[in-house]
Amino acid sequence: MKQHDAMYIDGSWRPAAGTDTIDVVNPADERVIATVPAGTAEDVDAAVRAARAALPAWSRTAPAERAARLTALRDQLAGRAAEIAETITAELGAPLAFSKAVQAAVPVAVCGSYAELAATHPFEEKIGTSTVLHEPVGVVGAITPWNYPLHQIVAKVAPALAAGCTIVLKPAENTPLSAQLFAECVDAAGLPAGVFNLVTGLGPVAGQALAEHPDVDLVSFTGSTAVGKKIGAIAGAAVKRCALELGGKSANVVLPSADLAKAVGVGIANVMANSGQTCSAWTRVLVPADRYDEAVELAAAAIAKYVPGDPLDGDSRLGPVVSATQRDRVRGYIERGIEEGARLVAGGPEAPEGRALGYYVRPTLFADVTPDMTIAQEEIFGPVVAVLPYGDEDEAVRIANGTVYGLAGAVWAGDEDEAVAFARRLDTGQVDINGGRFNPLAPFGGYKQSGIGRELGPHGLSEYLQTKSLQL
Ligand code: TXE
Repeated sequence: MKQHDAMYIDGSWRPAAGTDTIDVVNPADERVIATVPAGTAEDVDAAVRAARAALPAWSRTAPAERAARLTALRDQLAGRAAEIAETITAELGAPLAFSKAVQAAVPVAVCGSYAELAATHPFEEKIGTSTVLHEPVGVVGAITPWNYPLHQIVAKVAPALAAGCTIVLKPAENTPLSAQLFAECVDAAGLPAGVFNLVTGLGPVAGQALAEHPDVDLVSFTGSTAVGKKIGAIAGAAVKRCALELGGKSANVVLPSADLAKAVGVGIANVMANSGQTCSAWTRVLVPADRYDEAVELAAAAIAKYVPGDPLDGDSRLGPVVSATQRDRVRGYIERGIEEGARLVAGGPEAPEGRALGYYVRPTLFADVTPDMTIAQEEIFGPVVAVLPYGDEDEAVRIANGTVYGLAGAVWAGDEDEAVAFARRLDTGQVDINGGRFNPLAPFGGYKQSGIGRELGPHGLSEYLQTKSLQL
């Protein structure tokens, strides 16, 4: 696999300060496909200094110029989509068709949306007699996860660029190759040196150094709630801005009037995509108690269609999970579900047949799940679905809202207004009504411990702006 033995700092690829490296492993066959530098606090410091030096000029560029650079970046991402998809499949294990249709394509749409917003956003407004300026926050430290590696990067870097901020990115250690491709795209898009910088490295080393760096004005983090709490504490102690996009345990609520087969089938597909490694995945299916057995049968039939397979095989819809750690974590949750008395309808903790090599997990379905069970409370981040019954709508609301998370969810009903009325009662940042439609401009982010702040569209742009009032 193509790789750089270097960091992208101040507009060029330069060697890391230290000699430590990170092996990138293909989760489908456990082979090392690349080795990248493991950055240290010294590399982070060099990158932050470059970002600081580039800030005055970049923050004063005309919005139209920022829009032009974002359009060029969008075109680079679109032009290299096939290579990006292959790279993401190799480092993450997502089926190639999914990498093309989602992993590589969504960032193009998001980057394009910020090219437009950079040109049209009201960076200046009148409120009564005052002029209110929306100015860039400054130097952004972006720390991203591996599950949608390029999307997570673009969802931070594109609005930061549109706002006039400069950036240091520390991508996930499992998926640095797509981040290096992104840096190549930035370079080719003609962004001035130092505006975007890339430091590959481990979370507790490079990630923590970035979050703690006194010259970083805003930390934007996506990842686990456990690490998000640490980042929030660091930012709080330094009174610096932070945006956190964390875990979820979203409910797929099927109301009695809904098309049960469709709601369950689409729900299973939603979790199986990306092997369940999606923070917004609808991992808890809530169905009316009097149709419980029928719902479990439908879910079992839907999940049977997902056979773990080689991500490069065109027919494969379910690849491995990203790493041995993640595989063991997911299998641990499946064992916990069995121990706590849930009924295993499909799957289980063993390796799938014929898949001893690679980090594969059986697509797993649990029935007779009660809301207090670990598998109904904690984020599993694997191809595991729990079906829970509810008596009436109030109980459905209580179960849906009964976790520490509140990131996403779905509501299905015969009538859209009925579904919307129910969605208003959910403590969560996004609800798909009768299946929903992806909108790259709609804000995405969490209630409760799913995070602070929003990504995408104008709300995502606002995260990277601070407000000045001119009292006239
Ligand atoms: O996440 P981490 P992991 C959830 C999901 C998954 C679990 C663990 O439930 O099973 O998290 O995944 C960097 N200071 N999500 O271990 O550790 C790290 O290098 C600064 C949900 O991969 O949170 C990487 O770049 N940075 C999720 C990023 O944080 C640190 C996506 C995420 O890694 C750090 C991924 C530290 N001390 C996992 N420690 C979502 N919300 O989409 C780690 N990092």
